[in-house]
Amino acid sequence: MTITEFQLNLAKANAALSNTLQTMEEEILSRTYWVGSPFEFLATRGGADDTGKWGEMYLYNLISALTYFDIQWDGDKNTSADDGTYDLWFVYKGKKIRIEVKASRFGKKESWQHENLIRKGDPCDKLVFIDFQYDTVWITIFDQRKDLFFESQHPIFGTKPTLRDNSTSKTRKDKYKWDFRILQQKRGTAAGMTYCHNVTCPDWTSLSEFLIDKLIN
Ligand SMILES: [Ca+2]
Repeated sequence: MTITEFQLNLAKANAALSNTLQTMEEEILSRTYWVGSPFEFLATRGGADDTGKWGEMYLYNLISALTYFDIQWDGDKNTSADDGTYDLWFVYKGKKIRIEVKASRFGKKESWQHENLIRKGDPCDKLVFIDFQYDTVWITIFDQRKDLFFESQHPIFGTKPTLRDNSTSKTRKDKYKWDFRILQQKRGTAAGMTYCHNVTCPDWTSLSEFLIDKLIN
């Protein structure tokens, strides 16, 4: 090994070592981020399934308390509905409104990684993102037919869902991934599609108005 090679190796070792420190710093910071949050337990101890179930329960309770809709939630039982893919439903003016909930926690890369979206067929009427942060829940309500765009960037959110092509399975051919960052939450809020719910200082009246308006229009 020449002196130059040796120096190069040292430089590589140095870079690798400072990378490990940076990785650890990110990991520790993401763990300490939740200390004292109302969501601390869910965020630090819960898995993706827990978050999903919590999101359904959370929206169910909000709709029960803040609207006049007779909201239904089948919990774990509704796994084989033959009229779509949804978690909650109610009847409005004789029509069944099916709601699919996607809950996610603020995490890696300062984003909310949503579960797969389904494009084909008629899976649901309303798609709701329940995205929680330290003491905030961002609630975004889409009309599946009017507000979702798969071919072009969304006029409000500025990004588009991407087809998951890492699977050969037939059932996964129609699954799209659409993650949000703070920018999307802010754009959605400005356009009235997202509601920023402050958990420690809630405004129940405006949340109630938002839910009623977005779930029936
Ligand atoms: Ca769901």
